[in-house]
Amino acid sequence: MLGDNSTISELLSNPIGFDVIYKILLQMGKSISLVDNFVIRRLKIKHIKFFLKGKLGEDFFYSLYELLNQEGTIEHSEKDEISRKWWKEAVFYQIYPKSFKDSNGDGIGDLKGITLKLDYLKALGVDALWLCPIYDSPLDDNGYDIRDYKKVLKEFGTMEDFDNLVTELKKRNMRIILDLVVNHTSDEHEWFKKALADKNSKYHDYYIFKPNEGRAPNNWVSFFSGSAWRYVEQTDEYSLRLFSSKQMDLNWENENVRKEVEDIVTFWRNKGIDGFRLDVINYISKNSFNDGNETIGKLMEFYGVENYFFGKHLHDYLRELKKNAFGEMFSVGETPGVGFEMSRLLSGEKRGELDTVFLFDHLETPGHVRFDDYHYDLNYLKKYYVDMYAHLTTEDWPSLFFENHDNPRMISKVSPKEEHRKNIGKLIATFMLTLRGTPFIYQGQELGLINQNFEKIEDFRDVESINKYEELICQGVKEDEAIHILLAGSRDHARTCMPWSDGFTTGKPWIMSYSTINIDDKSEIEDKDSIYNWYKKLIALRKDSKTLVYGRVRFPSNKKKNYFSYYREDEERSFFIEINLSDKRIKRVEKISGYELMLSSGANNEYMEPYEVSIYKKSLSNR
Ligand code: TEU
Ligand code: CA
Repeated sequence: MLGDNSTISELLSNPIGFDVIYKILLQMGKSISLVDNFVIRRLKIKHIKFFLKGKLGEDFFYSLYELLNQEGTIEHSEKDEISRKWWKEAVFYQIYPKSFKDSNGDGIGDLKGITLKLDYLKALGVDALWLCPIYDSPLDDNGYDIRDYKKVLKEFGTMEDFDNLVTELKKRNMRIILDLVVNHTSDEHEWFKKALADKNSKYHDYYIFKPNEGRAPNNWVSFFSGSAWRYVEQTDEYSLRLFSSKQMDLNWENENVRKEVEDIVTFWRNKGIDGFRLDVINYISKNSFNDGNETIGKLMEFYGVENYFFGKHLHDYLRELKKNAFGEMFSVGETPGVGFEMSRLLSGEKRGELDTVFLFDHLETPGHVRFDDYHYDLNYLKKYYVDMYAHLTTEDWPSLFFENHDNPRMISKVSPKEEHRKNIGKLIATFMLTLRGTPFIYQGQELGLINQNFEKIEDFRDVESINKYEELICQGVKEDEAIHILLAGSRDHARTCMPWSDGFTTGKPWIMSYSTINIDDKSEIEDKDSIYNWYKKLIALRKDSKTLVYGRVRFPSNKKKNYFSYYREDEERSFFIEINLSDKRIKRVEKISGYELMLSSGANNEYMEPYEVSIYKKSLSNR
C-alpha cells in the first residue's frame, strides 16, 4: 500500500501515480523528467510533502493514496506479434449526424442524408463510421441526453432508415459503431420520471440522490457550469448531474442499471452494428461523495473529479459489460483525464475491458485548456508521441485523432494564416495515418475545415458554450470578452454544417452553415493538391502495406526543435516520415539512403517548407 513512506519511484511505478504526476506536471507546463530521475526517485513522499507544505494539504495526499491504492502495478510484458484485428486496420470517420447532411429540407442532418454520402466516404477510403447519438432525446446536449435508447430520434428519421443505412454500409463492406452514453440519461427518460414519481420505486436507485440538508451535498462542479447537483423539488433531494441539468448520472453500483445497459448493447448488436464508442465511460464508478480537493480542483479545472474519473469499480463494470454483452464487438472508451499508464489498464489486450480509448492530453499544449486563446506549438506533439509509444507495448493499441464534436478545428489551433492551412491539414492527417494506432477522422477534417466566425451569443447552439457565456457574464466579464473566450474553445466550431457542393440543406440550417473559407467537397476532390486528396492517398498507402498499421515505430534521437521524424518498419519495408513542426523553413536533419519519395507537401529540396511533411518508402525484401 502506497503512503507517506513510499518512495517517488514506487509512486511512479503505480499506473495511476504515474499518470497523476504526469498530468499535474503537464498542467504546470513541466516535464515528467523533473521527477523521473535518479535523485528524486529515491526521495520518500513525506519529503515531498515537506517541500510542498501549504500547497498540497493532507487531504490532497489522502485523496491521492485513496486513488492509488485501488490499483496494483501493471506488467510491461512485450510479446513479439501484434494481434491482427479489423479495428486496428480500419480508418474510422466520425459523423455528427445533425450537421452532416439533411435529406428532407428541415435544416437538420439525418440518417438518409448519411446514406446519400456513403459513396463519398467509400471513395475517400473510410472503412467504418462512428455516429454520435441517434437516439430519442430532447436535444439539451444534442443527443448526449438520451430519453429512449431503443428509439431513433424523429428528427434523424426512423428505425427503417437506420436499418437501410446498415444494409447500404454492408453492401460497401463498411462498418458502423454507435455512441453508448450510459454515465447519465436525460431527465426525460422514463426511469428518471418514475424515480421522481415514487422515492420507493426501483428506479429511484437508478440515479444518485442525496437528501436535502439545505445545500448541495458537496463542492463538485458540473462540466457545463454550476454545481454538479440539481435540486429536485418533487422529492426534496439533490441528484447528481456531471453535465447539463437535464443529464442525470446513473448509479452503476445498482446491478439493475448494469443489466439495463447490457440490454441496450445487445439490442443494437442484434441490429448489426460492429461496436460502440463509450461516452465518458471512466466516470461511471464514483469512489465517494466527499468534497473535491481544492488544489486538484484548481489544477483539473473541475472540483471533485478525483472522486470519479477512475473509480475503484470501473474495471469490474467494464469486464462484466464485455462478458455479458459486448463479447467480441469493438469498444473505444472516451476517457477524459486518463493517461498512458491508466489507458493500459483499461484497454490492454489481456485486460478484457475495452479495445482502445480516446486520450486527450495532446489536444492542448501543457498549461493550456480548451478555452485559452493561444497558438498550439506542434513541437509538443513530438514529445507527446515519443512519450506515448515509450509506455505502450504490443498489447496496447492507441487511437489517433485531433478533432471531434467537442473540440475546435485543429488547423485553427495551430495557425490562423490561410497560407499555412493546406500544409497544416496535411501534417495532421499524416500523424493520424502513419503513426501506430486506429485513426479517427472527424467530419470535415478531410476538407481542411477551420473554426467558424461566430459573432454573438445567438450564433451559438452548444449547451456548454451558452452556460459558460452566462457564467462569464455573471462574473462581470464583458460581452465581447466572453465571446472571445467562447471563440477559443467552443464545441460549435466542429458542429457547423458540412459544406457539400450540393448543399447541406434546402432549408434553413439549425446552426450557421460553414462560411469561413470558400471550399466544398467538389472543389477539394478536383484539386489534386488538396488536403482531401492527401488523406485519400495516405489512406491508400496505409491499406496497400500493413507496415503503416502494424510496423514498429522508431524515433531517431534528434533533439532539433521544429523537426520531427520517425520510421515505421517491418520485415518487408521501411517508411520514413519527416515533419516540419513550424512556420519557418528548416533544414532536413535525418540522413536517409535508398528511400523513394512517396508524398511531399514541400518542394523536395534541402530545406523543408513551413509545416511540410515528406514520406519516403524503402523495400527491405524483394517480396
Ligand atoms: O464529452 C465529455 C467530455 O470529455 C467533454 O464534454 C469535456 O468533458 C467537456 O467538454 C469539458 O471540457 C462527452 C461527449 O463527447 C460530449 O459531447 C457530451 O457533452 C458529454 O460527454 C456528456 O455526455
Ligand atoms: Ca433532415
